[in-house]
Amino acid sequence: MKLFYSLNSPYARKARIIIHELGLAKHVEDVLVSLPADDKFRVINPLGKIPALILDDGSAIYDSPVICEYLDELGGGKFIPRATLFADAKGKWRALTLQALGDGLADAVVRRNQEMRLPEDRRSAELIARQTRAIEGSFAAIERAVPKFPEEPTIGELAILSAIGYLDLRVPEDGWRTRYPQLARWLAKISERPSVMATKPPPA
Ligand SMILES: N[C@@H](CCC(=O)N[C@@H](CS)C(=O)NCC(=O)O)C(=O)O
Repeated sequence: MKLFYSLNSPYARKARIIIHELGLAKHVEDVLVSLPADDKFRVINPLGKIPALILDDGSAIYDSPVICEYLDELGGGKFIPRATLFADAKGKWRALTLQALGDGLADAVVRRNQEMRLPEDRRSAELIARQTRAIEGSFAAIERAVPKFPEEPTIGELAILSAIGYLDLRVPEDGWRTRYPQLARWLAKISERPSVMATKPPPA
């Protein structure tokens, strides 16, 4: 199969960590895509977004939660736990909801950055404020959740570390580590995992 990705994409990073952790690299050919995507890539994913995965029979899978579920199942099912009651803080629904929070945080960082790159007179202050509120709200919720993070990460924790790695790349001056110290300690520890080190985005 082929994984279409970029080195910076927080969404692709989840899939790349799973490939690394589950020993799937020998089955996956990496294909770097530069954005905006060309017409050839849009045949694979009409949305023009990475990551996308093409299976050996030619079927295309996107977007990242679907790709991650496919790869996890293929590799023995380590990152998406079995369904249990949400409140027990271990199971599938907690992991998937945390993944939605991490991916949503990445969405808000991407959207705010796009807006910040516009000339000042074309920027929407309202849009920037809305994305900033989503980013700060996500960080506060993640900080509260950290004490219950399992020792071995699920897809939820992979999404969180990927989103924050992307924020660190794009907004290194953010200073979130002083506002969210438990999260900072957790991220430093999980960043020592070989799969997390191997997928770190290169400096901007
Ligand atoms: N929900 C999608 C988001 C993917 C996404 O937005 N990827 C970005 C790169 S980080 C992209 O391809 N952007 C190109 C575009 O929007 O045209 C997923 O989880 O896969």
